[in-house]
Amino acid sequence: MEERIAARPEMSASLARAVDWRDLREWLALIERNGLLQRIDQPVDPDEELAAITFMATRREDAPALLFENLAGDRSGASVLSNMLGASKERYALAVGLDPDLSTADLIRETRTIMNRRIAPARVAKAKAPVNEIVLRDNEIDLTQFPVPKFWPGDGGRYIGTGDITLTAQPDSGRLNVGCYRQMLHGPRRVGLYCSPGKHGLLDREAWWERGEPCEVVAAYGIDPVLFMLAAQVFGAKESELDVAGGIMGRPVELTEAECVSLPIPANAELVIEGVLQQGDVEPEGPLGEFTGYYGRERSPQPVIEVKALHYRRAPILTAALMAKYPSCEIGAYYAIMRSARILDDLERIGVPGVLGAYAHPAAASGWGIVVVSMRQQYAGHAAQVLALTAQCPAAAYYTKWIIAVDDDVDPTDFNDVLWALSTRCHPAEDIDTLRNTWSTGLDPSQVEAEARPYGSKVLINACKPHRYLKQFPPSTLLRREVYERVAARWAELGFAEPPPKLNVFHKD
Ligand SMILES: Cc1cc2nc3c(=O)[nH]c(=O)nc-3n(C[C@H](O)[C@H](O)[C@H](O)COP(=O)(O)O)c2cc1C
Ligand SMILES: [Mn+2]
Repeated sequence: MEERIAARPEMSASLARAVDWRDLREWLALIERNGLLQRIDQPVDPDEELAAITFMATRREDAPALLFENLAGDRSGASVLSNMLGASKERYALAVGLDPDLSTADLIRETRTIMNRRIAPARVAKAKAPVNEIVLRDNEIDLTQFPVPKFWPGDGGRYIGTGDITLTAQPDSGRLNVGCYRQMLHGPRRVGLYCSPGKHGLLDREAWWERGEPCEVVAAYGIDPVLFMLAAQVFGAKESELDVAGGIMGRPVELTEAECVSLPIPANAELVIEGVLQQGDVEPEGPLGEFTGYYGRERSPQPVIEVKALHYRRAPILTAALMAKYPSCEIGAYYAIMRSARILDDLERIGVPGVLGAYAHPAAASGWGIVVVSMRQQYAGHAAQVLALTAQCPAAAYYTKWIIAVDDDVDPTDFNDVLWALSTRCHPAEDIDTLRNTWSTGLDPSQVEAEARPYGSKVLINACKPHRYLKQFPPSTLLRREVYERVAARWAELGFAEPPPKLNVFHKD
């Protein structure tokens, strides 16, 4: 076992090349070849039925992405893609150019490499941009012609933006931000935009309004999986998610000039709107069933995008992200992998020794609730240090309630292993500490009073063997390496169809 966080791997040949898809359509063809896409050509109502089918299909972790091709009330020829990534680590891998057969721990390691590369976007000519197949302006635009889903019975309306990306610019630096913020359809050219406090889209908007100017917005409702995933990751206020997306893909994101606003638009998107947010122009927005499995905030007045231009490809594919409890939530495997990669980056930057792996389990409210960190204990107090640093490192601090440290023989991505450690190495009266008044969100319903909700709490659980008694701690029952290897070599001959399990820890005499 390594003594330090497994170092970021050098860029291997397979990682150095660009992803082998160019847009959402090519990526869908790729996942279809891999048996990970299901087309639904039966008539489906976007009003609750599309979400019901998605929820029911995704009660299984291995549910395919769902492409709804025949939607009631559609006047545009559009289809809707749901469960684009969801609980599938295979679809995540195929989106970022990694091997879909890699284990979760390997995907986290490889993700650290590709998520630390930066490639700036490239400009393509308007005439060459597929999103410009159809371009409409002002009162030619009618967004109600598209099959816009209403997800949950208690939702406040139809949401055109869930699987979206939203671009804004910082007025002083010009930095382009990409966020994923929910967008409710109010009318043919009116789209509500909800950004929660502190989000870059909201800070950009406030900065424009402070100057007395409207805030320009570009939003795409049919977008490739990498831009969608990056839109939901938190990067520094000065960093552009577009550069990170380019780095992950190994090629620049292609942008083209807009019609009415000074922001660029993603050239290969399926459908893009351009518009402005005027200070004081608000309409009642929400609620929406959230990733927590509950309805989020109450209905409240929120700014509205006044749509000035619409661009789309013929028969556009709209991306819709169902928010629900795992494994039905769109924020699933990809989010757990990316968040875990960033937690390991943070811990490496801090310089704490002995950390080997981390995993933000997707079933814990989309990777927000629980972080397991594995480590090799090297000194008294080491586990307590790793727990405290993990709990409050930037990538893990938001929301996370349960931080669990396990030894190097426990795989943090395997919850059975983690439960074993919790049940055999943790002595609750000794090994649990609580942090109070920590960073959280009003979307966590565990505190009933809404005003108290933003303040969270965290439990640090030491599920490592007690450091004081490491020498006396009973040995685990492990196979002898020679016997394992002998049996593994005969595995098929013994009649087993699947490959033998990989074991990393063996008996020591
Ligand atoms: C499907 C989905 C829906 C989201 N909805 C919202 C939302 O309505 N409002 C919000 O502030 N953040 C929402 N988020 C989270 C943000 O995308 C995330 O915090 C991201 O970091 C925002 O970008 P920023 O850091 O550049 O502000 C959503 C994320 C996903 C994946
Ligand atoms: Mn940002």
